[in-house]
Amino acid sequence: MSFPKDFLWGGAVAANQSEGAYNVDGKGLSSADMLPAAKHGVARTATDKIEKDLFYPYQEAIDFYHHYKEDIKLFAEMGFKSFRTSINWTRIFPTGMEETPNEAGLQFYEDLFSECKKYNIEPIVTLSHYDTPYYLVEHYNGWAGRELVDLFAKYSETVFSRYKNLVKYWLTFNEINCMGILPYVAGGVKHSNKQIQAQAAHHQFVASAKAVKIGHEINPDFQIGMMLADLLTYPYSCNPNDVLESLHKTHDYYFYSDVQCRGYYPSYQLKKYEKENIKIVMEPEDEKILLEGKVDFLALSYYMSITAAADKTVGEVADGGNLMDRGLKNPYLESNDWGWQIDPVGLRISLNYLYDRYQIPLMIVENGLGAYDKIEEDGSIQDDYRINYLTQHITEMEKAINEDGVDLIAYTPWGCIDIVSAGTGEMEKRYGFIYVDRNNIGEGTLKRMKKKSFDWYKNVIQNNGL
Ligand code: P53
Repeated sequence: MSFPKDFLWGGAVAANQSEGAYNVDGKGLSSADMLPAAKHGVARTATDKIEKDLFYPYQEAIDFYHHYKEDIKLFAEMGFKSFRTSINWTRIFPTGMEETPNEAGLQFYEDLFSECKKYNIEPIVTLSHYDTPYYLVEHYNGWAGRELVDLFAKYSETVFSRYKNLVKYWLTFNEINCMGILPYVAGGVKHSNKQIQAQAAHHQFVASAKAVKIGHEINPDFQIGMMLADLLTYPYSCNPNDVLESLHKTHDYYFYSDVQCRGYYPSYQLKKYEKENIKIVMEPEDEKILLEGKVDFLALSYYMSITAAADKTVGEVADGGNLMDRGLKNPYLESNDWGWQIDPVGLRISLNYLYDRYQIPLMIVENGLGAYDKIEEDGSIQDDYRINYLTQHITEMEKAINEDGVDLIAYTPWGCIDIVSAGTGEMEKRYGFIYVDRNNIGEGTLKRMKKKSFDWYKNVIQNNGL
């Protein structure tokens, strides 16, 4: 009943949702900087230029750029063994096109990763987490353009070389399967249809595989993984038509992990493209690159499960929670305030499915409960709902490891310090063990405060999950 000795307990954020400082030290504009705030039920849509009258929450975010020392100190106090964040491509190559990198950007991440190492915190670094240089959005329609493959290879090589003694664990693209759901967010693809999305995904596959190869040459000890948004999809009922529908919905996201873990396109996806008359333009060397650039491990985000029904009139339609079709409401589950259906057992199921399918180590690099927190009169924040959510998920992880034999090596709950929500742009959809004083319209002192879950998580780590 325990976790592996070297289990990487930690927490996770992303550059665009935390750093702010969007226009300092030579940073270029990224796709994320162009996303105004929205809210539950209102999707975020990028503007073509920065509009004076709109609020862009990522531009300042929680100013992690200037607070990282204080924040990492708090992570260390909780006993973090790992910390997941991403590098913002536009700090390194402001437009993506430059020949030489921006030294101030490189130095920032060197300082950040060194600060982690000071406390024996292992950085887990995503190369592309929902931000693409805006110049590339404008000139190539983001990842729809083949040009991005080599620009990304140049960027990857630059950061791999610079941090080869500081970072061991890398992820190429965050939630790569979200290309099919949120093409602008996942790939800077502004003008989109199914054909374009498929081509953009192909470019990311090739770019990721190239990065894996380059990374292994620079440091053979690098572990380079893919990152999948786990959208566990149950059949709404045991009606075989519902089961088939859920298989198809599952293929929609396993397609991405199949390519990246196996090194080739799965047959079901090739048939689907054929049927939909989608044609992927491939360079002659692409198949070889995909095969040679298989990932070392699979990282996933897991928040909820969804259902699939062949006939949607038989139940209550689930709240889309801003992001996608969630099928019908699962009568056995409760939801958070944004309609996400909470399902700890589903995490164990997903870990089994993924480990059975690929037989490579797994990391859970996002999990957690987005919730409204309240500061009590005595200044405390009693987030028992979050403790409860995380306890249930950790309990299922332990079973996946010890009862099912899953090789799970890390757990980095999402937004370990409160950050801006990706789905809505709200600050008040909070995940953290650490509260940040800032509201949905950007007011607040940015002061950090420990929530009740802070000491709870510290205790979890201290006792290695017991
Ligand atoms: P927010 C879809 C399904 C599950 C998670 O989301 C998803 C998505 C696509 O956005 O995104 C991940 O902030 C993403 C993070 C994000 C986190 O989930 O909307 O990797 O950037 O913040 C939580 O509550």
